[in-house]
Amino acid sequence: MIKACIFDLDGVIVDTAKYHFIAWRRLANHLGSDFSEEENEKLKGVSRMDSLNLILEWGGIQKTEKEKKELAELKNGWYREYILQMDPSEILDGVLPFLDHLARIGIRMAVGSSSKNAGTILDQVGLTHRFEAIIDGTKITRSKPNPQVFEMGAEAMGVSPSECIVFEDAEKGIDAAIAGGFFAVGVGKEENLGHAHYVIPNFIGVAFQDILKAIEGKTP
Ligand code: B16
Ligand code: MG
Repeated sequence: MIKACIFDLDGVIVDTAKYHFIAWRRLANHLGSDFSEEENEKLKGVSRMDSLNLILEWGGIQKTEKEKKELAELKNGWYREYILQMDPSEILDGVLPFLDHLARIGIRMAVGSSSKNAGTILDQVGLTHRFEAIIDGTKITRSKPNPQVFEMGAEAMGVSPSECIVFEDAEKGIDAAIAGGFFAVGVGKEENLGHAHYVIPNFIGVAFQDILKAIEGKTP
């Protein structure tokens, strides 16, 4: 029996993934390097420091811990310039009707994001009040694919993982949900989200009943 849904933020509720990509590329270029859109997939759902370490590794660049901290802050400053311009028009299509429907039928809702900027983004797009719990990068000690972020969300709502569906756009997020014993619904391209119990391209016209039907009989 599904009692709750936990939503990833970047790439599920809003497309901040594009701002992360622009800001990280700007940092890579600043360091005389670059990375592809394919490599960018590997940054989705990953913490800020882990993302930076991957970008430095791809560019064969060595930095001290102090320099890494400064570079992460530089990227975050650029990223925040974008997110501080966001407004409710940036909520991805189909998300609001889906949240409205869940609220009407009494499904509990939380956000489970690796981002330390999740609070700012939710405020900018006016969605903070919609979620019973917001577990983000400021609250967790282990990044996806560790299930901690979703476990804390379920705990805050007083439900068990097997009673929850996690919506995720990143492979690492799907792996985190499965590792924690949740149902995992991928949002995006099937090829990136193969481990999920079910995949939807986006929320446009998606009926919650269809998702329940698709996961019926599957083990979380
Ligand atoms: P920040 P999510 C993740 O958010 C992003 O997908 C990932 O690209 C980013 O590096 C991470 O948040 C940390 O973000 O630098 O804002 O703390 O997809 O888990 O909502
Ligand atoms: Mg995401």
